[in-house]
Amino acid sequence: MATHLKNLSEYNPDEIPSGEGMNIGIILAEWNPEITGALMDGAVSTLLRHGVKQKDILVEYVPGSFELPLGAQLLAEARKPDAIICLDCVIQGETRHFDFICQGVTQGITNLNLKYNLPFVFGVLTTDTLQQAKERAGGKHGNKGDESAVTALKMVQLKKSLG
Ligand code: DLZ
Repeated sequence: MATHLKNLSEYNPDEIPSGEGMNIGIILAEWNPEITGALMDGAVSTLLRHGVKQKDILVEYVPGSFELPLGAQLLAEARKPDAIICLDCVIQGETRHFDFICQGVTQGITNLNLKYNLPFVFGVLTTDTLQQAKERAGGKHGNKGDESAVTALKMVQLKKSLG
């Protein structure tokens, strides 16, 4: 069914700006650690592969998705990174809680981008099942963490190029 789905880890390395000298924040929620750990591994290894130094990757944790926007804002203000990658996985449960959380975090991260003129990357998986999450955290559909890191590098470059 999802034949149009892009593999999240596929990209042309020649089109990715060098991350040398960039400071990148990562904010990670503590839920579903099996998934978020894989997202984090993907994001960090992609940043390192493209020249970001380990010492310039700043990692902070929040309890859950709903806390991502505030955590990201606190990290932005305290450490002034060039971009912040927000990583998490929200899995549909039996109630409408999923809808409210997803709406809150999506709107919250959107607002941060525009308020700070800074890239806050939406590296949040929102899936119906744990299996779908696994497929997007290093499984057959790639790794959302890789895609998020590539997005951060491109957006920092865009911001620099536009002055
Ligand atoms: C409560 C909750 C639920 C049910 N599911 C998730 C989830 O799948 N992923 C996630 O990151 N967080 C979840 N949370 C926690 C909420 O995001 C939030 O941390 C709490 O409601 C406290 O504000």
